Amino acid sequence: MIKWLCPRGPVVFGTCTGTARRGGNYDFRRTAMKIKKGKQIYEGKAKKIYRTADPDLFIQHFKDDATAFNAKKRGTIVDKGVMNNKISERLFKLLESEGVPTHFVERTSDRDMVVKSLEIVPVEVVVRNVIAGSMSKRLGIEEGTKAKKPIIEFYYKCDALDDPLINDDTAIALGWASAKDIATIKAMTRKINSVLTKFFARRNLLLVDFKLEFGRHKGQIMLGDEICPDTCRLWDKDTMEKMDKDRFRRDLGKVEEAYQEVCRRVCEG
Ligand code: AIR
Repeated sequence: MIKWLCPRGPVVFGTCTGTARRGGNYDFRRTAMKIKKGKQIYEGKAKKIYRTADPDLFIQHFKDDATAFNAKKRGTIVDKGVMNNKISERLFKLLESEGVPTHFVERTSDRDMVVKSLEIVPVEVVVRNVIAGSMSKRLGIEEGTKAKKPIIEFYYKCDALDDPLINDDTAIALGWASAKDIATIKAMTRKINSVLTKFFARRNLLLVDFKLEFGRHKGQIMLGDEICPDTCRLWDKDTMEKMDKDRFRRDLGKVEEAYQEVCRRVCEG
């Protein structure tokens, strides 16, 4: 029964008590070096989440494992975890500086970052500036067609059902998020798209589309998960060459090279 495969309601990754400052970065200077991995509470396709001694903080660990088409295709991208950790750090810091609350606290090693404990909203939010991937397929629109305005889509985060497309009403009606949460998530998503589109453009990258995940920390909605070439489509603005996980999904070759180049442009540029 689907109910068993996809228990309704949020996936709880942790409890929400403690001393994080609202809207700002956690004051990690007091704690950063002391933070140790506790019990692993989640293993996803590309990351693991560990508890720490502080119920407010988790450690997010980035793996090299790559999957596509809901794990029907599997592989490894050498040092992907290291690059995605660095890229996500850079982008979370950028978003925080632009007033977007995120779960990011501090990158503590090549593959680990400390994040605030989130109760994940089981909805994947996809933004599309240019039509590609599943929308291109679903609607028969040529990849590369520019959307007249950014499109925000919602998918139910449920591997057993292949993350089906839903809408905001579905998420509210089934109790996955309140109407207020959805309004907050949409406003944050628009802001994130505008900040990231400009940031990537300055690095000669076209932000085609991307996926976001949100969660609650002490009742506040904030951006979670990661932002990297696994979760974004990025095309070189001059050559329109794909610089993201589509190289792996579609067997285009030079996968590591593309991640390295994005990492260089994002972290050094
Ligand atoms: N995405 C969606 N689910 C997982 C991920 N990573 C991202 C893709 C792409 C965007 O969401 O990486 O950037 C849209 O994906 P699709 O498959 O719906 O076209």
